[in-house]
Amino acid sequence: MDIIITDLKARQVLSSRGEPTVEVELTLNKQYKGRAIVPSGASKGKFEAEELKDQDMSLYKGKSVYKVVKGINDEISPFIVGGKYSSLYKLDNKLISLDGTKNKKKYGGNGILGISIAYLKALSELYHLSCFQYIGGINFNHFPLPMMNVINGGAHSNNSLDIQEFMIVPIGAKSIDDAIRYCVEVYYALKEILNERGLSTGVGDEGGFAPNLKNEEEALDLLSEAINNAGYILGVDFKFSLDIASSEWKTKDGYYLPKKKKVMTSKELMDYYLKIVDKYPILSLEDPFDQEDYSSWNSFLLHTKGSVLLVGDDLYTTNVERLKMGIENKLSDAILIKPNQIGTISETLNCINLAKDANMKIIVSHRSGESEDDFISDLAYGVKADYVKFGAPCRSERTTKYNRLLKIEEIIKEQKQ
Ligand code: 2PG
Ligand code: MG
Repeated sequence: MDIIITDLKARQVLSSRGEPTVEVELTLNKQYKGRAIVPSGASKGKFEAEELKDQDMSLYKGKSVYKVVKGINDEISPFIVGGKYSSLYKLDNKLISLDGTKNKKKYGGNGILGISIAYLKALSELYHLSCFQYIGGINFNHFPLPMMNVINGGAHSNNSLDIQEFMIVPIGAKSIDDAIRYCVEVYYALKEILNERGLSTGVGDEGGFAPNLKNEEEALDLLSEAINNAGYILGVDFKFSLDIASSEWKTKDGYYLPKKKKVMTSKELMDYYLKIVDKYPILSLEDPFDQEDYSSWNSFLLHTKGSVLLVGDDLYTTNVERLKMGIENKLSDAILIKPNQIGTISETLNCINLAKDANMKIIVSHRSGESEDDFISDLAYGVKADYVKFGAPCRSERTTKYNRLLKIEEIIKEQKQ
Protein backbone atom coordinates (compact mmCIF):
# COMPACT_ATOMS: atom_id res chain seq x y z
CA MET A 1 0.00 0.00 0.00
CA ASP A 2 1.29 3.46 -0.85
CA ILE A 3 1.45 5.87 2.09
CA ILE A 4 0.54 9.33 0.88
CA ILE A 5 0.31 12.58 2.83
CA THR A 6 -3.11 13.87 1.80
CA ASP A 7 -3.40 16.87 4.10
CA LEU A 8 -1.15 19.05 6.24
CA LYS A 9 -2.25 22.08 8.18
CA ALA A 10 -0.74 24.21 10.95
CA ARG A 11 -2.21 26.80 13.28
CA GLN A 12 -1.09 28.90 16.23
CA VAL A 13 -2.28 27.73 19.67
CA LEU A 14 -1.17 28.44 23.26
CA SER A 15 1.31 26.64 25.49
CA SER A 16 0.88 26.20 29.26
CA ARG A 17 2.58 29.56 29.83
CA GLY A 18 0.03 31.20 27.56
CA GLU A 19 2.65 31.67 24.86
CA PRO A 20 1.93 31.01 21.19
CA THR A 21 3.14 27.70 19.82
CA VAL A 22 2.53 25.53 16.77
CA GLU A 23 -0.13 22.88 16.27
CA VAL A 24 0.05 20.60 13.24
CA GLU A 25 -2.54 18.26 11.75
CA LEU A 26 -1.51 15.72 9.16
CA THR A 27 -3.58 13.12 7.28
CA LEU A 28 -2.35 9.99 5.54
CA ASN A 29 -4.33 8.30 2.79
CA LYS A 30 -7.28 10.62 3.45
CA GLN A 31 -8.22 8.94 6.71
CA TYR A 32 -5.38 8.42 9.20
CA LYS A 33 -4.86 11.55 11.25
CA GLY A 34 -2.15 12.78 13.57
CA ARG A 35 -2.14 16.01 15.58
CA ALA A 36 0.79 17.47 17.50
CA ILE A 37 1.47 20.55 19.61
CA VAL A 38 5.09 21.60 19.98
CA PRO A 39 6.38 22.49 23.49
CA SER A 40 8.65 25.37 24.40
CA GLY A 41 11.49 25.77 26.93
CA ALA A 42 12.49 28.61 29.26
CA SER A 43 16.02 27.51 30.14
CA LYS A 44 17.09 26.78 26.59
CA GLY A 45 20.44 25.36 25.52
CA LYS A 46 22.70 27.30 23.20
CA PHE A 47 22.82 24.48 20.65
CA GLU A 48 19.09 23.85 20.33
CA ALA A 49 17.23 23.94 17.01
CA GLU A 50 15.79 27.38 16.37
CA GLU A 51 12.44 28.05 17.99
CA LEU A 52 11.19 30.62 15.48
CA LYS A 53 9.09 33.48 16.81
CA ASP A 54 7.73 36.40 14.81
CA GLN A 55 9.59 39.01 16.93
CA ASP A 56 6.79 41.49 16.21
CA MET A 57 6.57 43.35 19.51
CA SER A 58 3.01 44.49 18.79
CA LEU A 59 1.78 40.87 18.96
CA TYR A 60 2.13 38.62 22.01
CA LYS A 61 5.26 40.56 23.01
CA GLY A 62 7.06 39.26 19.94
CA LYS A 63 6.28 35.62 20.71
CA SER A 64 3.68 34.78 18.06
CA VAL A 65 4.48 32.03 15.54
CA TYR A 66 2.42 33.12 12.52
CA LYS A 67 5.48 32.95 10.26
CA VAL A 68 6.09 29.31 11.19
CA VAL A 69 2.43 28.51 10.56
CA LYS A 70 2.56 30.29 7.21
CA GLY A 71 5.77 28.45 6.27
CA ILE A 72 4.04 25.12 6.85
CA ASN A 73 0.73 26.00 5.20
CA ASP A 74 2.05 27.96 2.23
CA GLU A 75 5.42 26.35 1.52
CA ILE A 76 5.89 22.93 3.10
CA SER A 77 2.33 21.71 2.62
CA PRO A 78 2.16 22.30 -1.18
CA PHE A 79 5.50 20.56 -1.46
CA ILE A 80 4.74 17.37 0.46
CA VAL A 81 0.98 16.92 0.18
CA GLY A 82 0.32 14.31 -2.50
CA GLY A 83 3.78 12.79 -1.98
CA LYS A 84 4.52 9.19 -0.96
CA TYR A 85 6.20 9.00 2.43
CA SER A 86 6.56 5.43 3.58
CA SER A 87 8.72 6.12 6.64
CA LEU A 88 9.44 8.75 9.24
CA TYR A 89 13.07 8.92 8.15
CA LYS A 90 12.03 9.66 4.58
CA LEU A 91 9.74 12.49 5.64
CA ASP A 92 12.15 13.96 8.19
CA ASN A 93 15.02 13.94 5.70
CA LYS A 94 12.84 15.75 3.23
CA LEU A 95 11.90 18.36 5.85
CA ILE A 96 15.54 18.81 6.86
CA SER A 97 16.57 19.34 3.25
CA LEU A 98 13.67 21.69 2.55
CA ASP A 99 14.75 23.78 5.51
CA GLY A 100 18.38 23.58 4.44
CA THR A 101 19.89 25.37 7.47
CA LYS A 102 21.98 23.93 10.28
CA ASN A 103 19.61 24.78 13.12
CA LYS A 104 16.30 24.65 11.25
CA LYS A 105 16.21 28.41 11.13
CA LYS A 106 14.11 28.63 7.98
CA TYR A 107 10.96 26.82 9.07
CA GLY A 108 11.83 26.57 12.77
CA GLY A 109 12.44 23.45 14.85
CA ASN A 110 9.01 24.28 16.26
CA GLY A 111 7.48 23.93 12.78
CA ILE A 112 9.34 20.86 11.58
CA LEU A 113 8.92 18.91 14.82
CA GLY A 114 5.13 19.38 14.71
CA ILE A 115 5.04 17.77 11.25
CA SER A 116 7.35 14.94 12.32
CA ILE A 117 5.23 14.02 15.38
CA ALA A 118 1.89 14.42 13.59
CA TYR A 119 3.16 12.12 10.82
CA LEU A 120 4.32 9.49 13.33
CA LYS A 121 0.93 9.56 15.06
CA ALA A 122 -0.92 9.24 11.74
CA LEU A 123 1.37 6.40 10.67
CA SER A 124 0.63 4.51 13.91
CA GLU A 125 -3.08 4.96 13.16
CA LEU A 126 -2.57 3.60 9.68
CA TYR A 127 -0.92 0.49 11.12
CA HIS A 128 -3.63 0.27 13.82
CA LEU A 129 -1.02 0.50 16.55
CA SER A 130 -0.58 2.75 19.57
CA CYS A 131 2.20 5.20 18.94
CA PHE A 132 4.49 3.62 21.56
CA GLN A 133 4.00 0.23 19.92
CA TYR A 134 4.83 1.59 16.52
CA ILE A 135 8.02 3.12 17.91
CA GLY A 136 9.29 0.14 19.86
CA GLY A 137 6.83 -2.74 20.03
CA ILE A 138 5.49 -3.98 23.34
CA ASN A 139 8.10 -4.19 26.06
CA PHE A 140 6.81 -6.28 28.91
CA ASN A 141 8.44 -5.81 32.30
CA HIS A 142 9.73 -2.37 31.57
CA PHE A 143 8.45 1.02 32.55
CA PRO A 144 10.17 4.38 32.76
CA LEU A 145 10.55 5.67 36.29
CA PRO A 146 9.23 9.21 36.83
CA MET A 147 11.50 11.94 38.09
CA MET A 148 8.79 14.22 39.47
CA ASN A 149 9.67 17.85 39.88
CA VAL A 150 7.77 18.82 43.04
CA ILE A 151 9.68 21.96 44.02
CA ASN A 152 10.33 24.52 41.29
CA GLY A 153 13.03 27.18 41.33
CA GLY A 154 15.45 28.85 38.89
CA ALA A 155 13.92 30.16 35.68
CA HIS A 156 10.65 28.31 36.37
CA SER A 157 9.51 30.41 39.33
CA ASN A 158 10.15 33.73 41.02
CA ASN A 159 11.01 32.25 44.43
CA SER A 160 14.35 32.26 46.25
CA LEU A 161 15.77 29.00 44.86
CA ASP A 162 18.57 29.07 42.30
CA ILE A 163 18.40 25.36 41.49
CA GLN A 164 15.66 24.85 38.91
CA GLU A 165 14.16 21.45 39.77
CA PHE A 166 13.89 19.34 42.91
CA MET A 167 12.66 15.93 41.83
CA ILE A 168 11.58 12.83 43.71
CA VAL A 169 12.25 9.46 42.10
CA PRO A 170 10.26 6.45 43.43
CA ILE A 171 13.07 3.91 43.07
CA GLY A 172 11.15 1.29 45.08
CA ALA A 173 8.05 1.29 42.82
CA LYS A 174 7.24 -1.87 40.89
CA SER A 175 4.89 -0.46 38.26
CA ILE A 176 4.00 2.89 36.75
CA ASP A 177 0.79 2.84 38.74
CA ASP A 178 2.77 2.41 41.95
CA ALA A 179 5.36 4.96 40.93
CA ILE A 180 2.76 7.64 40.30
CA ARG A 181 0.94 6.86 43.55
CA TYR A 182 4.15 7.06 45.60
CA CYS A 183 4.96 10.48 44.16
CA VAL A 184 1.45 11.86 44.47
CA GLU A 185 1.27 10.84 48.13
CA VAL A 186 4.52 12.67 48.79
CA TYR A 187 3.19 15.67 46.88
CA TYR A 188 0.13 15.75 49.20
CA ALA A 189 2.39 15.42 52.28
CA LEU A 190 4.60 18.24 51.03
CA LYS A 191 1.59 20.50 50.57
CA GLU A 192 0.51 19.80 54.14
CA ILE A 193 3.95 20.70 55.50
CA LEU A 194 4.06 23.92 53.48
CA ASN A 195 0.59 24.83 54.71
CA GLU A 196 1.48 24.14 58.35
CA ARG A 197 4.58 26.35 58.09
CA GLY A 198 2.77 29.18 56.38
CA LEU A 199 4.84 28.68 53.21
CA SER A 200 3.35 29.28 49.79
CA THR A 201 1.59 26.38 48.06
CA GLY A 202 1.42 28.27 44.78
CA VAL A 203 3.04 26.34 41.94
CA GLY A 204 5.70 27.09 39.35
CA ASP A 205 5.77 26.45 35.60
CA GLU A 206 6.05 22.67 35.99
CA GLY A 207 3.42 22.30 38.73
CA GLY A 208 5.88 21.93 41.61
CA PHE A 209 5.48 24.14 44.67
CA ALA A 210 7.50 27.32 44.61
CA PRO A 211 7.94 28.52 48.21
CA ASN A 212 10.56 31.01 49.30
CA LEU A 213 13.09 29.02 51.31
CA LYS A 214 16.40 29.81 53.03
CA ASN A 215 18.39 27.70 50.62
CA GLU A 216 18.31 24.56 48.45
CA GLU A 217 19.08 22.29 51.41
CA GLU A 218 15.90 23.42 53.07
CA ALA A 219 14.03 22.21 49.97
CA LEU A 220 15.69 18.81 50.25
CA ASP A 221 14.90 18.70 53.99
CA LEU A 222 11.24 19.45 53.28
CA LEU A 223 11.15 16.69 50.71
CA SER A 224 12.81 14.25 53.14
CA GLU A 225 10.15 15.10 55.69
CA ALA A 226 7.31 14.74 53.18
CA ILE A 227 8.61 11.32 52.10
CA ASN A 228 8.71 10.25 55.73
CA ASN A 229 5.23 11.68 56.50
CA ALA A 230 3.79 9.82 53.52
CA GLY A 231 5.12 6.57 55.02
CA TYR A 232 8.06 6.01 52.68
CA ILE A 233 11.74 5.52 53.37
CA LEU A 234 14.22 7.89 51.80
CA GLY A 235 17.00 5.97 50.10
CA VAL A 236 14.85 2.82 49.82
CA ASP A 237 11.60 4.00 48.24
CA PHE A 238 12.84 7.34 46.97
CA LYS A 239 15.91 9.18 45.82
CA PHE A 240 16.27 12.78 44.68
CA SER A 241 17.22 14.19 41.32
CA LEU A 242 18.19 17.81 40.78
CA ASP A 243 18.23 19.85 37.61
CA ILE A 244 20.75 22.55 38.39
CA ALA A 245 20.29 24.15 34.92
CA SER A 246 23.61 25.90 35.55
CA SER A 247 24.02 27.18 31.98
CA GLU A 248 21.54 29.83 33.12
CA TRP A 249 24.12 31.00 35.67
CA LYS A 250 27.18 31.15 33.44
CA THR A 251 28.90 34.48 32.98
CA LYS A 252 32.36 35.19 31.72
CA ASP A 253 33.65 35.33 35.30
CA GLY A 254 32.17 32.06 36.53
CA TYR A 255 28.68 31.20 37.69
CA TYR A 256 26.34 33.88 38.99
CA LEU A 257 23.45 32.56 41.09
CA PRO A 258 20.90 35.34 40.49
CA LYS A 259 18.63 34.74 43.47
CA LYS A 260 21.45 34.52 46.01
CA LYS A 261 23.33 37.17 44.06
CA LYS A 262 26.46 35.13 44.49
CA VAL A 263 29.33 34.26 42.14
CA MET A 264 30.81 30.76 42.31
CA THR A 265 33.66 29.06 40.45
CA SER A 266 33.34 25.60 38.87
CA LYS A 267 35.46 24.24 41.71
CA GLU A 268 33.21 25.76 44.37
CA LEU A 269 30.16 24.37 42.60
CA MET A 270 31.71 20.92 42.49
CA ASP A 271 32.49 21.02 46.22
CA TYR A 272 28.93 22.13 46.89
CA TYR A 273 27.51 19.21 44.87
CA LEU A 274 29.79 16.76 46.65
CA LYS A 275 28.49 18.03 49.98
CA ILE A 276 24.87 17.58 48.85
CA VAL A 277 25.54 14.12 47.43
CA ASP A 278 27.13 13.17 50.73
CA LYS A 279 24.19 14.36 52.79
CA TYR A 280 21.19 13.16 50.69
CA PRO A 281 20.49 10.13 48.50
CA ILE A 282 20.90 11.75 45.10
CA LEU A 283 20.20 9.69 41.99
CA SER A 284 21.17 12.32 39.43
CA LEU A 285 22.38 15.85 38.82
CA GLU A 286 21.37 17.46 35.54
CA ASP A 287 23.47 20.19 33.94
CA PRO A 288 25.68 20.71 37.01
CA PHE A 289 28.01 22.74 34.79
CA ASP A 290 27.58 25.00 31.81
CA GLN A 291 27.01 23.52 28.35
CA GLU A 292 30.58 24.46 27.36
CA ASP A 293 32.41 23.91 30.66
CA TYR A 294 33.65 20.53 29.41
CA SER A 295 36.61 20.13 31.75
CA SER A 296 34.38 20.46 34.84
CA TRP A 297 31.95 17.84 33.49
CA ASN A 298 34.82 15.48 32.83
CA SER A 299 36.50 15.89 36.23
CA PHE A 300 33.18 15.54 38.01
CA LEU A 301 32.40 12.33 36.11
CA LEU A 302 35.81 10.90 36.96
CA HIS A 303 35.26 11.88 40.58
CA THR A 304 31.72 10.52 41.01
CA LYS A 305 32.44 7.29 39.07
CA GLY A 306 28.77 6.47 38.51
CA SER A 307 27.71 6.97 42.15
CA VAL A 308 25.43 9.74 40.93
CA LEU A 309 24.20 10.02 37.35
CA LEU A 310 25.36 13.14 35.54
CA VAL A 311 22.68 14.14 33.05
CA GLY A 312 23.43 16.25 29.99
CA ASP A 313 20.53 18.44 28.89
CA ASP A 314 21.78 21.81 27.59
CA LEU A 315 25.09 19.99 27.21
CA TYR A 316 23.76 17.77 24.39
CA THR A 317 20.47 19.33 23.20
CA THR A 318 19.45 15.88 21.85
CA ASN A 319 22.02 16.39 19.12
CA VAL A 320 24.05 13.42 17.84
CA GLU A 321 27.12 15.53 17.10
CA ARG A 322 27.11 17.03 20.59
CA LEU A 323 26.57 13.60 22.10
CA LYS A 324 29.48 12.10 20.12
CA MET A 325 31.69 14.84 21.50
CA GLY A 326 30.43 14.08 25.02
CA ILE A 327 31.09 10.35 24.66
CA GLU A 328 34.60 10.93 23.31
CA ASN A 329 35.45 13.32 26.12
CA LYS A 330 33.69 11.34 28.87
CA LEU A 331 31.41 14.13 30.01
CA SER A 332 28.37 12.37 31.45
CA ASP A 333 26.62 9.03 31.91
CA ALA A 334 23.03 10.06 31.15
CA ILE A 335 21.21 12.20 28.61
CA LEU A 336 18.01 14.19 28.70
CA ILE A 337 15.96 13.75 25.54
CA LYS A 338 13.75 16.60 24.34
CA PRO A 339 12.60 16.29 20.72
CA ASN A 340 12.15 20.03 20.23
CA GLN A 341 15.83 20.61 20.98
CA ILE A 342 16.69 18.93 17.69
CA GLY A 343 13.49 19.32 15.68
CA THR A 344 12.63 15.87 14.24
CA ILE A 345 11.77 12.51 15.74
CA SER A 346 14.22 10.65 13.46
CA GLU A 347 17.11 12.67 14.82
CA THR A 348 15.76 12.18 18.35
CA LEU A 349 15.73 8.40 17.82
CA ASN A 350 19.25 8.47 16.38
CA CYS A 351 20.44 10.32 19.46
CA ILE A 352 18.75 7.83 21.80
CA ASN A 353 20.32 4.90 19.93
CA LEU A 354 23.77 6.43 20.14
CA ALA A 355 23.35 7.09 23.87
CA LYS A 356 22.22 3.51 24.43
CA ASP A 357 25.24 2.17 22.53
CA ALA A 358 27.39 4.20 24.92
CA ASN A 359 25.54 2.70 27.91
CA MET A 360 24.08 5.99 28.94
CA LYS A 361 20.81 6.27 30.84
CA ILE A 362 17.94 7.80 28.88
CA ILE A 363 15.55 10.37 30.36
CA VAL A 364 12.69 11.52 28.13
CA SER A 365 11.64 15.02 29.12
CA HIS A 366 8.91 17.61 28.69
CA ARG A 367 9.62 21.36 28.40
CA SER A 368 8.56 23.92 30.96
CA GLY A 369 6.09 25.29 28.38
CA GLU A 370 3.89 22.32 27.52
CA SER A 371 0.43 21.43 26.18
CA GLU A 372 -2.17 18.69 26.23
CA ASP A 373 -0.06 16.69 23.77
CA ASP A 374 1.01 13.42 25.42
CA PHE A 375 3.30 12.11 22.67
CA ILE A 376 6.41 12.03 24.88
CA SER A 377 4.82 9.32 27.05
CA ASP A 378 4.60 7.08 23.99
CA LEU A 379 8.11 8.03 23.00
CA ALA A 380 9.43 7.12 26.47
CA TYR A 381 7.75 3.71 26.47
CA GLY A 382 8.60 3.04 22.85
CA VAL A 383 12.33 3.62 23.29
CA LYS A 384 12.42 1.91 26.71
CA ALA A 385 13.62 5.06 28.44
CA ASP A 386 15.02 4.57 31.93
CA TYR A 387 13.30 7.66 33.31
CA VAL A 388 10.77 10.32 32.39
CA LYS A 389 10.74 13.92 33.52
CA PHE A 390 7.22 15.30 33.17
CA GLY A 391 6.94 17.72 36.12
CA ALA A 392 4.68 17.53 39.16
CA PRO A 393 1.37 15.65 39.38
CA CYS A 394 -0.39 19.00 38.96
CA ARG A 395 -1.55 21.13 35.97
CA SER A 396 -3.15 19.18 33.14
CA GLU A 397 -0.29 19.65 30.71
CA ARG A 398 1.79 17.57 33.18
CA THR A 399 -0.83 15.07 34.37
CA THR A 400 -1.85 14.25 30.80
CA LYS A 401 1.60 12.69 30.35
CA TYR A 402 1.28 10.61 33.54
CA ASN A 403 -2.27 9.64 32.60
CA ARG A 404 -1.03 8.42 29.25
CA LEU A 405 1.62 6.29 31.00
CA LEU A 406 -1.19 4.69 33.03
CA LYS A 407 -3.13 3.97 29.86
CA ILE A 408 -0.07 2.49 28.17
CA GLU A 409 0.51 0.23 31.16
CA GLU A 410 -3.07 -0.97 30.81
CA ILE A 411 -2.63 -1.68 27.08
CA ILE A 412 0.53 -3.66 27.83
CA LYS A 413 -1.23 -5.68 30.54
CA GLU A 414 -4.06 -6.52 28.17
CA GLN A 415 -1.58 -7.75 25.57
CA LYS A 416 0.02 -9.98 28.18
CA GLN A 417 -3.20 -11.84 28.91
C1 2PG B 1 14.93 21.49 31.67
C2 2PG B 1 13.57 21.86 31.14
C3 2PG B 1 12.46 20.93 31.47
P1 2PG B 1 13.03 24.12 30.02
O1 2PG B 1 15.80 22.36 31.85
O2 2PG B 1 15.24 20.32 31.83
O3 2PG B 1 12.27 20.72 32.82
O4 2PG B 1 13.26 23.19 31.33
O5 2PG B 1 11.96 23.47 29.21
O6 2PG B 1 12.63 25.45 30.59
O7 2PG B 1 14.32 24.16 29.29
MG1 MG C 1 17.36 20.71 32.26
